[in-house]
Amino acid sequence: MRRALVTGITGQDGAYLSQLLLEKGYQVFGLLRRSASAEVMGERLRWLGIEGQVEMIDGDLMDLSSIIRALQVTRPAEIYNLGAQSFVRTSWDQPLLTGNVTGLGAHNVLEAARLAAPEAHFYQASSSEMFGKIQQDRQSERTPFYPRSPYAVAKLYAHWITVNYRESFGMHASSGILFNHESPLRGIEFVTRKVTDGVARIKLGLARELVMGNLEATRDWGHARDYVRAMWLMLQQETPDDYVVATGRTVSVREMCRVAFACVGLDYQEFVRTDERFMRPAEVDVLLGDAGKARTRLGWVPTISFEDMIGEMVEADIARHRAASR
Ligand code: NDP
Ligand code: GDR
Repeated sequence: MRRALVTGITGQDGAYLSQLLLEKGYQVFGLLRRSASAEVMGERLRWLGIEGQVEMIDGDLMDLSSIIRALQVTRPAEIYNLGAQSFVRTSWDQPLLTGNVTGLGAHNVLEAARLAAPEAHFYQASSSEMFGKIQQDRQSERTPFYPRSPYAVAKLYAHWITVNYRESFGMHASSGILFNHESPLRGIEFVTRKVTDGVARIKLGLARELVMGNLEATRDWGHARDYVRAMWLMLQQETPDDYVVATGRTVSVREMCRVAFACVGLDYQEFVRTDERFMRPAEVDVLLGDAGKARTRLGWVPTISFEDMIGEMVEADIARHRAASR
């Protein structure tokens, strides 16, 4: 049985990736950091009906020894480093923690792999946030980086140390530069989920308005289920490499609000207002990816449309609130 170790197992991508790997017959291990709130740890895996099928190993990205131990115990053929402080806004409030977890944490996993599992194929969760300030109409693997947040700076460190370990030690280390991807399992603080949850609350009479930040930013939004497939494909290649993963369509936050409210027959303009409190010290205004290389080399194409994804998220949030009120 092929074995995989996934960091960030309790997050959105950790859940969908685990599901994919289990479907493919892998034995899946997750690196789990201790929490006093035990009941929330497996929430997303439970949602997908796979919580009992993933084996958890205690560890933290900031503790090199725990990662070495996890690798010694699990002896994985594939390592997916998805763990991070991943919320961009928080990275201004906790910049050093973000640097430690999101940047040095990735380095810890690579170093642990070099010492304890040098033959394993390694995936680093890089991000379109690394492109930051717009420099080209469409961002590809050849676009220069210009990070605009402590999070993006940390991701850039993680990205380059992945490239460096590949080139220095010949490790099979690949980096997926993934654009925003969402799902009903997206954290509630991210903008799509905040909006679909807000729509559900307003529709059910639990809230009257939705207070937002910058409505003019645009993002290239795909579905997490499609994007974890790209991660897996990267690790099946003979040679490691870096790949942009995106849909090639960009949509503003404003338009996303319009689509989400329209799902329940409402006009967003009657409910959405903006507040400085949700604006960022430095913004990434536009992201639009060119995933030509992933299409040609990996045979990867997205299958779920933006509208279908938002519809699925609104429906799931309505169902959640209905279940909670029963
Ligand atoms: P989430 O925020 O949903 O999940 C983050 C995961 O990291 C959680 O499992 C969290 O565990 C874990 N984690 C945080 N700190 C530590 C730590 N110190 N030690 C071990 N684990 C830790 O992120 P997503 O699933 O959305 O994203 C997965 C990865 O992909 C992240 O690295 C993110 O930065 C990156 N990415 C995401 C994109 C997206 O659009 N979703 C796009 C591009 C990149 P806990 O539950 O304990 O907090
Ligand atoms: P992002 O995602 O920063 O792109 O990072 P997020 O959903 O937080 O923001 C997207 C855009 O929406 C604007 N926005 C708001 N954002 C939030 N969260 N809340 C609001 O009320 C709001 N109003 C407007 C933001 O300013 C921004 O322009 C995500 C994360 O998953 C990262 O980990 C990942 O690397 C990148 O996507 C690619």
